[in-house]
Amino acid sequence: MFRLYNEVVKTVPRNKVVLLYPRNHYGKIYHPWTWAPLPILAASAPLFAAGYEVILLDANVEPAWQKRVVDECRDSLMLGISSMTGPQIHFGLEAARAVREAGLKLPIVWGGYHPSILPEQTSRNGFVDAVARGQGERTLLEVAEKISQGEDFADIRGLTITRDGETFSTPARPVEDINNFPRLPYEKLENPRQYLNNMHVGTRVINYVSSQGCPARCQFCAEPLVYGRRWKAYTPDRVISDLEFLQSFLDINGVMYFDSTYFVKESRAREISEKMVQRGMKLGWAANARASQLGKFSEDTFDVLKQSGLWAFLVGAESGSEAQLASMQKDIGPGDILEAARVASRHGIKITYSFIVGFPGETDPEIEETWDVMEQVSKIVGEYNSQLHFYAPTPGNALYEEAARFGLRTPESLEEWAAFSTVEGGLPWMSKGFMNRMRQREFYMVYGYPSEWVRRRAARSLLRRLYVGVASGVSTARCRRHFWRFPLDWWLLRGLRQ
Ligand code: B12
Ligand code: SF4
Repeated sequence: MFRLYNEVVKTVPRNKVVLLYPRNHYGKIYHPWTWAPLPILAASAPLFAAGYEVILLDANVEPAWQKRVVDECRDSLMLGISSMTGPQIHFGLEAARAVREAGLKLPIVWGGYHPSILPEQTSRNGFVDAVARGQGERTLLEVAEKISQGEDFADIRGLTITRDGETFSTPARPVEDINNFPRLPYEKLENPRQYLNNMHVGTRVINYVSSQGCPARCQFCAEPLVYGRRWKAYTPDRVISDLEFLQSFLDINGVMYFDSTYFVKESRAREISEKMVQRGMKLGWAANARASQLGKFSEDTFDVLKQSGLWAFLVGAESGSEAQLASMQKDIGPGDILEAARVASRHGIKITYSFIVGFPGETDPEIEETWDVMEQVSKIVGEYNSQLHFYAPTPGNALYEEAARFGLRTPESLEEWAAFSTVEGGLPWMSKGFMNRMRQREFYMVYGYPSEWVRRRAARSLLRRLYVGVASGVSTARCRRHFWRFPLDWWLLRGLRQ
């Protein structure tokens, strides 16, 4: 098969690479915001620096992506496809199939979380010539260099390849210091301004990532699997220089950090904020934190974070049950969740928790504990601004194995993963009745502890004010008495809202 690529490369001198970020949803609208495709943007940075022409194709914003990917591949040396578990596999395969059906033989290399978690299975798909495991910058550059020189790339570190029915992996590539890589080339995105979002942290908000990996070991998460609990972060100077570039290039006034966890080192977080304040940078921002970290920060750190525009800590609390938190090895307890809410509120910084219900084997009393913590948090911060999710399994971790024990069928090929639903619900142990009951409880929390957002929406018209007034009255009474039975009011109010 490799001879084929050699011929392709030798006949036409090429230095063009196509990188595709497949659609991440099936519907018309998945997400209210449009985020820059950082996985391919990061992987492309060394290629641009080495003089390659790189086409960054974001199928989430390019309606004609199927045609574009084929057209761009005609004179390219390789196609790179990025994928999480979920719809991106489906659309990535659709793109690869279209490229092959057009008779194009360029190598197709897959990267990102899903291929990194299941590299062997992924590489066995006929539309995958190689999987780049984990961090992609160096691997992708080396692959492109080999192909452009008409050489085989099969000995490059960090790859998994299936050829002639045999699957093999080259040695793992150590996770490199990300400060070695060039700045993410936002200016090379097609119409970069389309990635500015108007949201709570600012009116022109861009997504940016300042670190890779996470030192924690949560058993439902992809990070420990892909980055082996290593955490590599930009230096404060690098972050400041990148933010200054984004300010001058896109006139941003807000940043959403896409780091899995931003606040690992208090000294780094603090120094970045100090530098922002010294330079008079006017930016709103929000980033992921672990509940256990926040309780340990000094008062001064909170002050400087706030001064530098920190709008909210985004925290994965996951559960209010000590037993569930222990079994998923979250390494936090309900006490950490409440303490983080207290310190953040004391310093006037919002804190948004994400909670999950419907873990395999989770008991009703454990779910009740989660509601209890959600309610205590709402009392501390003065509103319900948590997010409730239903457990949605992703592969390769202990919780997934547990889900399989509880009847979840495991896909056995990339094609089967393409049809696997990462959308919440639909699991063997998660009935519609259960999901309805949970949504009903959340409704009562939303109106029992109305957030700024709910109050602002209510102010828009008399009708809304009336609705929120009635919903809040009923919900507050229910929350106070912990009375959830006979939810006729919920059916009625929810029907009205819809
Ligand atoms: C933002 C985000 C989203 C956004 C993406 C929108 C957008 N335009 O970016 C949305 C909301 C769509 C999303 C959805 C989901 N997400 Co998400 N998401 C993230 C998040 C927070 C940031 C992604 C990012 O920008 N990373 C920064 C880039 C630079 O890093 P990177 O992806 O690691 O890229 C590097 C390598 O992977 C590699 N690489 C990547 N692509 C390629 C391609 C090639 C060719 C090569 C060679 C290399 C390569 O090189 C890059 C540079 O080193 C990550 C966590 C994280 N910090 O990465 C989770 C994460 C990717 N998401 C995850 C999950 C679980 C989901 C959902 C399943 C959640 C759910 N239940 O709905 C869904 C997926 C379903 C769907 N609909 O697609 C998991 C991945 C699990 C998995 N098995 O794939 C992550 C890791 C969170 C976690 N800690 O578990 N997500
Ligand atoms: S703290 Fe967050 S990112 Fe880190 S392993 Fe746990 S869930 Fe994943």
